[in-house]
Amino acid sequence: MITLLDYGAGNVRSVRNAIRKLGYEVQDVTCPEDILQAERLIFPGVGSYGSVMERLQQDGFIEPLLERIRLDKPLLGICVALQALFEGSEESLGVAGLSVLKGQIKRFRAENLSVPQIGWNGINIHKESPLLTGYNDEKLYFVHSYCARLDDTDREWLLSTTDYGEEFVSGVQKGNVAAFQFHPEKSGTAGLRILENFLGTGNSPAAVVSSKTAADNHQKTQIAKRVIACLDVRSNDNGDLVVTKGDQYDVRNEGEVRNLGKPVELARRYYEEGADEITFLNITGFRDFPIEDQPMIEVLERTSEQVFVPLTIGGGIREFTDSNGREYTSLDVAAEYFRSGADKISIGSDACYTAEEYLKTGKKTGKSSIEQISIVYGAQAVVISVDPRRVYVEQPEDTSHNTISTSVPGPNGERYCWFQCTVKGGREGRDLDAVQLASSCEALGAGEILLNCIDKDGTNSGFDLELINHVKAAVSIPVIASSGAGSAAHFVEVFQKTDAEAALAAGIFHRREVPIEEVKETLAKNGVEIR
Ligand code: 1PR
Repeated sequence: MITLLDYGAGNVRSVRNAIRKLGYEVQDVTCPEDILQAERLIFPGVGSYGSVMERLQQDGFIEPLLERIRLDKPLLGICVALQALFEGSEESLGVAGLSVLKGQIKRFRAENLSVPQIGWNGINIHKESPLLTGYNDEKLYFVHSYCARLDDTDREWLLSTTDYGEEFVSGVQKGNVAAFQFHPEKSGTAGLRILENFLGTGNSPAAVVSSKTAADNHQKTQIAKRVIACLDVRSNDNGDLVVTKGDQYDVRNEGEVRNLGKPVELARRYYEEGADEITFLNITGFRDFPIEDQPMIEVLERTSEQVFVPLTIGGGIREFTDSNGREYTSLDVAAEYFRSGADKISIGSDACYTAEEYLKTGKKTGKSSIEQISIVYGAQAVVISVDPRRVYVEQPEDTSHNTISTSVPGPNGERYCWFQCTVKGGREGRDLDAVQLASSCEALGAGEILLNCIDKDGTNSGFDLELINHVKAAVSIPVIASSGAGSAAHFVEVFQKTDAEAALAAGIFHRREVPIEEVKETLAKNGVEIR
């Protein structure tokens, strides 16, 4: 029996699912005494530093946690929980941490690297630990903007470090108390093994320990470029939820919605084939109401029981009033998605309306879906899905929008274009360009951009490199290149010719034209860092 400290801040479901997958039962902490009495306690870190500490304080959990640590009873902290062991954080100034370790958590100083760090990175091990039994140098999944500095960290506690612009502390351990900055529950089989070491037999002094320690052979770890499989999901005309795929957003073939498979089965297949992340887009979410859309919630729940890499879900995140007059905020919708197993949510149409308002007034209201969700769940949990299409002009002066000089001339030989944002699945163009949208959303607290391209979607002709470079240059958060992948070589091209952190594809994976494994092998052969 494993005890989970769920303080209601986010996706604790993934940790719960991972523990169950490993054959253990989970019980929740319901009162402060449970913290002391638990045989093994997992403390997942979800949300901002301030909100974690505030919840611990409110629930009276701080003293029992400190007592548990003093008594050296088994405890595993994840992500912000590692940070909470320190004295405080730049993320939430003035909020006291648990102060088990001295030092402050600081924001990444990563020059030329996007913050948050989102993705798969390695660890350098500084001491032997039964928790790392069987760990074989695999990459693990990180998602954070703040980190513990090596210089500040008590060497007695130092277990592992990772490099991202600087060397930071990715694991601490003393006796039976340990914490990791990465998410073992989202790090595929390598992460599950580490979790199992904590849960079960691995955590005994007699265990065989990974022999590779960094002290003798420090090599900088490198974040991998991510390969993401995307599932566009909607109901077909019989009411069944199917994975579909359009050509330039038209998902019908001879009037019928194309059916490329069942969402949960496909997601599981992609996980097993090595996808670094899975994205579901509920493509009719703009007109349906996702909280009432139980099949989609069920898809998410069932997928998160079987897939141990990050899951993003988008579609329909906005305010809504149901037929009984009950009002829901976008935070309510997002919360339902997080509870059902999402690690990140993606906002499409509503992000356009928010950006338009922000550009008009120059003011942050704190009320937009982006701001609300980002404050509660952290910037890294908020992805903006951009659905742009090219609008050609003779010369930049012909529009007030951000233009590029393009090597793909327009229908009348135009050499310039801008990228018009659309809403409602590409059905409606707005007076907003992709750079305006991406940079406004970053300012409002979004953590990542999913950059689709209607012109390229479903064409198999390669990513729109010009669009990607154009948007990437305007933001400092990670960008996922999407739309147009037709071969493994297209992934090599997008990573060699742009600074996108991840590349997403749908059609080639659904139709089994190019296996994910082949994409990864081709990337590796071409010197692109992969998981
Ligand atoms: O506006 O917040 O409700 O979100 C709706 C979401 O649904 C948006 O993220 C929007 O991108 C998506 N969406 C809406 N309609 C469609 C459609 O196809 N008719 N799909 C749609 C967007 C684009 C990609 C696709 C890549 C890769 N799909 O996700 O998977 O283009 O495709 P490829 O590799 O086959 O070229 P809201």
